[in-house]
Amino acid sequence: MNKPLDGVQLEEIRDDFPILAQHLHGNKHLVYFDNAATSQKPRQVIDAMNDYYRRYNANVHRGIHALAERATREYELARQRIAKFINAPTPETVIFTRGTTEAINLVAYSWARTNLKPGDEILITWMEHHSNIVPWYQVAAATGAVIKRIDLNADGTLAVPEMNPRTKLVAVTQCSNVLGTINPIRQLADAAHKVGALILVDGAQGIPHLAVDVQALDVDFYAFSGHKMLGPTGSGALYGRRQLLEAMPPFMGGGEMIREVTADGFTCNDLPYKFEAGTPNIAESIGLGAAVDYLQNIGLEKIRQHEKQITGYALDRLQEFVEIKIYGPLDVEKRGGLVSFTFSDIHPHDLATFFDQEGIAVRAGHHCAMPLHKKLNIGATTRASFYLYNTRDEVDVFIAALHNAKKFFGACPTGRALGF
Ligand code: 7TS
Repeated sequence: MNKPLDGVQLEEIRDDFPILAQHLHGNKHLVYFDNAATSQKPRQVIDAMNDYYRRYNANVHRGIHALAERATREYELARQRIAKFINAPTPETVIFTRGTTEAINLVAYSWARTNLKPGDEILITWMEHHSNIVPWYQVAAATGAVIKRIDLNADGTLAVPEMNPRTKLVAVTQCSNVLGTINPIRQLADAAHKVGALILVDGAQGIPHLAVDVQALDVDFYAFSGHKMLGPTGSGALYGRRQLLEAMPPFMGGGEMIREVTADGFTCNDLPYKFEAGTPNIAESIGLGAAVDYLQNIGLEKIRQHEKQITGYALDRLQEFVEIKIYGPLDVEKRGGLVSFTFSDIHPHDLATFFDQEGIAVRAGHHCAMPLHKKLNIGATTRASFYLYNTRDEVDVFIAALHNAKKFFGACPTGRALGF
């Protein structure tokens, strides 16, 4: 069960992703190494969404006609699949959102603004994405709460601290989108709960690659995006502990989230609808349900083993270049399937443009983690991020491109050749 994908399986998987078969810039075979930004979608997900629009497009929880009933059924089935996937105790504890950003903002508005007071501490880390920083800055400005950060060890892992009774919320990513570090969520949850704090996990880079069990992790909130786990953009969810969600006021007002509206007020609907105001992203949520099915059919353990192989191989090959500095832990047990690096003084944007001309998609920049880059004293990195359909051969293509880049930029040491 814990074996990586074999060659036949990998070929079958790649066949499910029509986008991967294409050539770019004339004859360059696409190598898609930008999975941390968004993953590609298998035909099963595309078909599920098409099917909804072609056969049973209707609003959910409203009509009593056949199409509306089918749309509602499929939408709720997707919720059930997701709940099972993360081992949420019940489907009502899974709230559909447009993604991680909206899920974190939901907690920031509905829980943090009503529960925090001046001097309370929100503990984050140096490796957070802006979507797990800015909402807390906004909460701090509105409530007087204070932001504190957990330190990084030299290898880019977290130094799990003793927490103090002022800590009310620990908001931490499961896996860094820059360092690749996989954080010890259960340990952090235990440390938070010991002082009576809650823990919110940003699962954007975790759930696509790691088997997630919100009960075993003992987390209070878990936020994630569908589009990084083979699902559509505009899909995602927030898991929350039932008692917390029940006590929280709604995030947005409108249709669906109410039980009754009178001339002077309203009462709230039950979970999860209290937090799903307005017509939701129906096709997207159904697509996410299909993505979950797809991942489950292959098995997260298998996907993780495959990614460990690809990432380990990429780390080994990257270390052939003395000019390259890799960020984050080198041990694949502590790292997810991505590698960020700098290549002497070549600007990451120049390098990414060079890669693009070779048909290789990577991301360059601060990856929406500016405080981390500042702490590391760098402006930007180049990031290659892998997923279940990537191959060792693609890593070889990537490394060959790096050799070519070295020759090309060697002639132009400022790294400005491509106009950045
Ligand atoms: N948290 C982490 C750790 C992320 O990597 C991202 C997106 C988000 C939150 C936000 O997710 P969204 O779906 O709500 O936008 N990260 C990236 C990235 O690394 N490159 O593009 C998007």
